[in-house]
Amino acid sequence: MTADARTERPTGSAGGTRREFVGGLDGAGLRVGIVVARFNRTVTEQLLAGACEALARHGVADEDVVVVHVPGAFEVPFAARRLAGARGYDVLVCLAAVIRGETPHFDYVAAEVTRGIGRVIADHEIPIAFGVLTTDTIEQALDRAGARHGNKGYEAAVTALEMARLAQMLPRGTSAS
Ligand code: INI
Repeated sequence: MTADARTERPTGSAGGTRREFVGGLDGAGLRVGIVVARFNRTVTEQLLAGACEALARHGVADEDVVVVHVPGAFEVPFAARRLAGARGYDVLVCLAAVIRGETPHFDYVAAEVTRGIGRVIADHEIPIAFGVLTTDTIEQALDRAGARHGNKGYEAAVTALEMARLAQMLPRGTSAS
């Protein structure tokens, strides 16, 4: 488990230092909201399992995790916005699998979930980890949900922890001066 790090790094110029911040991965005490889409559930159930495993391994208590299920990726930003507005969470994790079909629907859904989550981050200044797969085939998605290419749900949850800790280190109004 990586600890928060604030360092002053010598730059080489006379007496110069620069400050660096890295969020640690200690999940103890962090409150995490997960939004997961049911569409392509064989994939998203694995993403959710991976995310929950990552949180538990890093010390997040089960009581500090809330999971919200929505029908599809398109509905993810709405639920994320509600959780962000509730102000009870340090960080959110969004999980979905958008898989290209025969129609342009994929492009609309993929674009909207991405844009919508980005807007929640900007509007609420809450970190949100983006565990939304966009793939051409179900096999590619399954490969990224615990098969050949790791589990993007697990990775998203670890990202969430780092960003939650970083957010605590960089409160609003932090300046570089
Ligand atoms: N939702 C997904 O989560 N993944 C998909 O691949 C997908 N495709 O391709 O259609 C999808 N569509 C449903 C969409 O998210 C909404 O639930 C639906 O349009 C109702 O609003």
